Amino acid sequence: MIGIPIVFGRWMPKDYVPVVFDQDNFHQKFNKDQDMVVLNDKPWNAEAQAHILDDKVTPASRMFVRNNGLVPNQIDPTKWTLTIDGESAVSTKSYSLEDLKRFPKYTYQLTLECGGNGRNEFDPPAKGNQWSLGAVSSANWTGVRLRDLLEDIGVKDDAVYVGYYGKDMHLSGSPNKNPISRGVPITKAMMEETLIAYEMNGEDIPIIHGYPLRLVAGGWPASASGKWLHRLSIRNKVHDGEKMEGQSYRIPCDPVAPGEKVEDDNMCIIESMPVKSLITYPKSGALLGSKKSLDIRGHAWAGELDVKEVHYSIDFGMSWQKCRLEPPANRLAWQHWYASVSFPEKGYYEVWARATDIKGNMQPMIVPGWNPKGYLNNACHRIAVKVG
Ligand SMILES: Nc1nc2c(c(=O)[nH]1)N[C@H]1C(S)=C(S)[C@@H](COP(=O)(O)O)O[C@H]1N2
Ligand SMILES: [Mo]
Repeated sequence: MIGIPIVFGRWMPKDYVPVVFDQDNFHQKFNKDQDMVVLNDKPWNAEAQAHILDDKVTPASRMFVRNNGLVPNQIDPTKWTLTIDGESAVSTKSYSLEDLKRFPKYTYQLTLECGGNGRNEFDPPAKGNQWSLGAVSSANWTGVRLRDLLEDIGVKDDAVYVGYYGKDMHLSGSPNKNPISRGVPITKAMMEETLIAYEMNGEDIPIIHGYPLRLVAGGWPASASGKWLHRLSIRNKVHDGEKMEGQSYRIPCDPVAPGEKVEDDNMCIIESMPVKSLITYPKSGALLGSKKSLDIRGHAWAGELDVKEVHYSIDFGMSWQKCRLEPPANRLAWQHWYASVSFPEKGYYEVWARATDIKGNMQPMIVPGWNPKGYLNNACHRIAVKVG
């Protein structure tokens, strides 16, 4: 069944399932790159490493997975519907996937970063998945503009928010509870690039990323982009679904000291993500041999803003050199940067990268503002390089 002999098969325990057939093997089950790191298996959470995010457009195999509940099974796309309702909806309608595909079709490259990316560096530590730096992706998403659907339904003047509902199941198994139900303010919902997507990188959306339908709101914490979408609600107040309230996906409205307790009333919803960058080549720990020059590259992004410049340093931040920076494929897509580095002599070096957005906001060298849930760590990425 494996296609080649199992060499020591005679020692294999009876009824043993060879690992290649292990149905719980994340990488095989979801076609993920072997270098994806699993942080949790119930629910599935897995991140990329910097060096596998080198592609300008992130392939599905290298896209991080953040689930709050259980992946829905038995999805029948012919029966799938999207219902739009809510206090501020002029009418209520249900659309089949075929109906949605009759609306004008748009494709944008959209950067999605989990609000908790970088959480593992906060001290005192924050509970939750200990993301390092791989909870970010920038794929091509294709679908209908949310705006076109909202115009089809009719939006009342008092509309404030659009909340999403997905078909994933709560960890408790209760059909009456949603693992997560967030959304975006009406202004973000009306933005050109905010999509109800039915394709990713030119194919059906992979199951684990929201097949067959997903809200995609680039530049915002990826928690705003609801997977397995089957209902949207046009609300006359800030949506009050699961993980919208309390401390989830919120940061203190004003900075606090590390470890400080913050009242729910003083926590504000995260909107556009802060400026950040990655060095995707080389992989940290690169050995250069006798060569004293090296081409480095990576990506930079800044939520809803463009990145103005990226610099690198090889002397622990004493001096900075400008990198070449490409424009984004479209608004809300990350930007590719590259540089040619010369090292003066043999030895151990660190390459640090630092992006600045068009408003002049710059990545910090050290972990920024501590917050109770460990969100928005946009500190500079650093890699080790050995010359000679
Ligand atoms: N229905 C549903 N949508 C969801 C989630 C979820 O658990 N269920 N997780 C959210 C969070 S917190 C993140 S960071 C992104 C992750 O998207 P990805 O797994 O496709 O990378 O999906 C968001 N949308
Ligand atoms: Mo997230």
